[in-house]
Amino acid sequence: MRIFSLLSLFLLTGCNLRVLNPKSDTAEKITNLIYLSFGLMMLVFVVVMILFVHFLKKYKETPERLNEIPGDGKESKRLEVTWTVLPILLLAVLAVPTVKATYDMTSQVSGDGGEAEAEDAITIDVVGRQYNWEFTYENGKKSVNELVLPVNQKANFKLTSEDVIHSFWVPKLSGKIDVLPGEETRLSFTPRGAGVYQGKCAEFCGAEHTQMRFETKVVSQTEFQQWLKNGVEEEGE
Ligand SMILES: [Cu+2]
Repeated sequence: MRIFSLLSLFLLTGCNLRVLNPKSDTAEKITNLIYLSFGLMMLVFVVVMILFVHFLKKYKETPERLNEIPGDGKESKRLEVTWTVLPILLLAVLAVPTVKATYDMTSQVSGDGGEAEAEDAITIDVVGRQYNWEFTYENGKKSVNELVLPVNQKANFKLTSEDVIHSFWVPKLSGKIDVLPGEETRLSFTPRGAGVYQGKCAEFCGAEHTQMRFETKVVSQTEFQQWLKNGVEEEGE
């Protein structure tokens, strides 16, 4: 059952399945992780099915074998080592890129070597509350439920909540990140294509949780600069 739903997931990528249509570096990594875990799962599935059919045939009850008792395999060291080591290897293959991608997703510019990127990246403060999202840019520009980002430029988000736990999620651009009251969480990604991407709160947070949506507009650098200046001229330098 699970196999078939996953299989249909892949066959339907031409439809609007958003997670498998990445539009940022981070989303691409996540998509690759989905393919990797699906591939590993299929590998296990195929091997198990082959063994299943093999053993069905091998131990089929026949009149000659009626009183035969097959060995329980307890003495086979080779078998025991195989079914201990193999899952460990499979999990390691899955775990290493997953942990790396998770750290990449939340890591922002800091420490050595990050200087060049620090100048390049934009930082946006995000406040989640029942039931909207407020975005504050470095020049003081604020917007509600509308996130505007320049294409091909790294965006660093610093997120916090004013009330309960929310979760910030733009499926085509990034994974989810918890938005917690009294604490700051971080998220980074670089949008790779202009367009409008739906974002939403991915943590049930109250009666109007489903209305806690926002739009992410990824625009050209020029458009972004224009939008950024709009409405803050009086305070700006
Ligand atoms: Cu919420």
